[in-house]
Amino acid sequence: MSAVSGAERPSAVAYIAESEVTMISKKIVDRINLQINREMYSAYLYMAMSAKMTNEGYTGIANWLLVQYHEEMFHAMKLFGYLQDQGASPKLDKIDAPELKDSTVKELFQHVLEHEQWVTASIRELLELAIAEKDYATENLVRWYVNEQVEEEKHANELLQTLDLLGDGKQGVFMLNIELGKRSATIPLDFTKLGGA
Ligand code: OFO
Repeated sequence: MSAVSGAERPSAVAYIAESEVTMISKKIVDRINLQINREMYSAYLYMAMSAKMTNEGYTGIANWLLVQYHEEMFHAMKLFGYLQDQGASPKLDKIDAPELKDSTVKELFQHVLEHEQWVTASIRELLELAIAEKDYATENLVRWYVNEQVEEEKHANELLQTLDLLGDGKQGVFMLNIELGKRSATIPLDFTKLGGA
């Protein structure tokens, strides 16, 4: 057995850092980290919107937005677990403070739709990178998000349509508030089952 002197032997921490073997490229890891940040921002945005609606007395709409918050956390944690499954360490960056300028419920849901369209563009960009890198595992994962975005945009559009049908005056918003109070989370809220752990 060859002797390794104490001075040559890397410390346990350095050894772990040097031995990080990832199965995906650094470009992909960085881009997934950015997507985690965007999903976390989405969660933060819906949390802020929910607080605003509660403050205005629309607890049903606040409930819908809080379920949406859970969905976004699920999206972030699914990527977080995937990075770990691929041997990479998630890097968590600062989350921007959400800005809410919406003065009516209709404007708030228009904001939801525009935000989801922005997320869709971001997911498409990630998918294009995975395809360019011939990273088929990441491509598979991101296709799940592509489908998810179809649902997210559909829901936002439907809410705006419902508001148009009911009218966006007090009565219409009151009816929508009752309806949205019925929403409950369908995604698993225990993120330890998402890999990485
Ligand atoms: Fe609302 O979308 Fe995440 O991905």
